[in-house]
Amino acid sequence: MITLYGDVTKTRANRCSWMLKELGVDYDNKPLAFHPGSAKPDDFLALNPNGKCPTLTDGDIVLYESLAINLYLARTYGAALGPQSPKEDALMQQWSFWVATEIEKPLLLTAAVRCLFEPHGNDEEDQAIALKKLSRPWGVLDRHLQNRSYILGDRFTVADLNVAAVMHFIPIAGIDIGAWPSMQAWLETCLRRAAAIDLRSVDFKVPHPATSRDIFAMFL
Ligand SMILES: N[C@@H](CCC(=O)N[C@@H](CS)C(=O)NCC(=O)O)C(=O)O
Repeated sequence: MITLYGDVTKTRANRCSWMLKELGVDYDNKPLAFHPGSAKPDDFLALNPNGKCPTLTDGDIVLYESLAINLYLARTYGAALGPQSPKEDALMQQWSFWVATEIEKPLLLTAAVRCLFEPHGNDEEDQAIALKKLSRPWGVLDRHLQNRSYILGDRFTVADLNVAAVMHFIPIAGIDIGAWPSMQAWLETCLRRAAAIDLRSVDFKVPHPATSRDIFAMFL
């Protein structure tokens, strides 16, 4: 039996619940959610010494890192969502590392300022920096999708799921990506999938940090 630790409305466990729902695999969910840096129960730390969600167990396998969990699930249970060849496997990893390293932090920063903190901040300068950082990788993805429906070609795979899951804050935060129309159409298609239900809204509100420097300290 698979157990997914992490509240799917408040944490990155929503990335893995999307994958598990796509696969139709049965799982148990423990809806944990921790404030950054708060004390964690010892039994949870024994599974994930980082003290973060998501964490997933499958028999004696214990995994953390949302995108790595999804790559494991794709390889193990994935059928069409998973790799059909070593080349596909490599590309699925490439795009998962790409979104984690090129997109996640500046996008989270923008989403934080626009919709995650209460009251919402409106620091134009921070947003301009973050959006400038995002424009190069978004251009890369947009050009990649100009002549294919999905990242690996003509079928939806874990590469699309991992990239779109990280980018789900774009519609929630009302970020205009009209300059990248192929990427925009692809993201809408991915997030409209029935199994992506946990990624269409966010229930994560934290008090607004004192300064924009505190926001950078938290996310960058
Ligand atoms: N890179 C990790 C990040 C995990 C993460 O930061 N999870 C947050 C919730 S979305 C957490 O559990 N934070 C608790 C803490 O920082 O103490 C992943 O993708 O799984």
